[in-house]
Amino acid sequence: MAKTISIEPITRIEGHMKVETHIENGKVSNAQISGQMYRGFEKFLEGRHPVDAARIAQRVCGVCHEVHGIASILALEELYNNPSVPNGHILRDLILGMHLITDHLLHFYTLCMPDYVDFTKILEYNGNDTSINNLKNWVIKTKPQFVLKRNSGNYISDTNTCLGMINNYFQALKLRSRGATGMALIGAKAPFAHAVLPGGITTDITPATLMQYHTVLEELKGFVINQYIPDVMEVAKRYPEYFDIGVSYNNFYTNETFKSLGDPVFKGGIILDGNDQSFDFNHVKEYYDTSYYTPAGEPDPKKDGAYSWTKSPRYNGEPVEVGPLARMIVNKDPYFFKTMKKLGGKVQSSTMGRHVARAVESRNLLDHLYSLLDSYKLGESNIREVDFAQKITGKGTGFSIAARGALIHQIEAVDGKITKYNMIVPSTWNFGPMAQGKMGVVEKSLVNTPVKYSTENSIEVGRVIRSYDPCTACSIH
Ligand code: NFE
Repeated sequence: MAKTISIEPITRIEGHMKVETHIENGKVSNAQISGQMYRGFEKFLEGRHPVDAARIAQRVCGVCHEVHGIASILALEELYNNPSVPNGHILRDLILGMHLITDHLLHFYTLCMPDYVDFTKILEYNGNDTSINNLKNWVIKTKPQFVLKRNSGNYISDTNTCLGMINNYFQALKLRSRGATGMALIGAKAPFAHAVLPGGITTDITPATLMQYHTVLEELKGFVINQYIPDVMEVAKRYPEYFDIGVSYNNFYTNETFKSLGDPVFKGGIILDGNDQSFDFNHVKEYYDTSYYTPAGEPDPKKDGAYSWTKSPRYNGEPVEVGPLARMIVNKDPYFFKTMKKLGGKVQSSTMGRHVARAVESRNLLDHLYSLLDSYKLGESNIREVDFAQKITGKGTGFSIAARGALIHQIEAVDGKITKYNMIVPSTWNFGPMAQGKMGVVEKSLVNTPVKYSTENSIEVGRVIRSYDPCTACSIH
């Protein structure tokens, strides 16, 4: 029997998103995803001093603020024709890398794990482990809804596995906080790094700064290697069907990033219909077919046929998936391919592939962050300063990445004032609605998702959507 499931808001994501799925014969046959509000960052940047963009754009998001700062700075460096000094690049990459790893921890443990692990198992614990007993007492006392109120579903039920993962869930929160400390050492504060400027970074870096960052890195490494990667592998082994659920178009795109030491850690590129291509920005266009905007891009909340405030970026008119999985596939990362083979998963767009890609990416980035620390040159300048009093006229584009995928910021200025600002954001690529007759990336990946456990609040639909780590705050910016 056909049925419609409407979930609004989707919880355990950033921002306000609605998803409507049509179910036929126990599977999703159609889906619409909508970003539910307008924010207008690009509009209210107009008329401001260009350097304000790197401060204000970070406020797009409480999760991925520093990535917007860095992409904006790259655009400003082109505008002012003032590329960063080598130390500035290294320091910004130290911020970006630590952000990506701790963001992946937040995603897997805080946002996704309640879809897989039966948290109520903690109430069955009768052992002597102090930290688990503390958690158990906390649950009994505060009765948190995310522990006690469960959607129907096929959760991991064996008590020991659940207890280990629940313990790691809380450890991951502490590490996210430690990661913020590491990023603040370099960016001057977290959230919202204020030290990033065109030409580099203003922070004074001392041996003590590097040692403190190193200490955080060691803590992160211990957790990623000993807890995060094994936990992702455990979930992947228990839910192999999710290597074939949540499959989108198999078009992937990433920007080149982490190139301060020469060869980039991530090459840029795009795969369309299975063919590798070099990325050409001229082929990128944002469509408004079913978004609440006029053809000129002005907000139009009453537009007929529109259902989302998210725009629809397309490459050559095609929807393209971005994110850690895209980075692994475009880069043909050997460790990722080996891991997928070991797990028996096809290398393609999939729910579980996205989780595995984040775990592998975290491992790869840890190694790179140690190399960056080694390459930083104490005593050399961290910045080549710009004269901000000049009345700059020109354009700049910053190509970078965020945890959720490829990120682009574009600026145009006349006589020292911003005349146009545009952001093309990962969650906009993934969560944009129907355009040019094709469903958005995540809409497409919901089609064929089996709905077995509940027709009220499908756990399967939630698993597919959360595997992209959605940020509606960013997507509607
Ligand atoms: Ni608001 Fe973000 C990331 C950016 S969204 S979380 O990562 O840019 O896609």
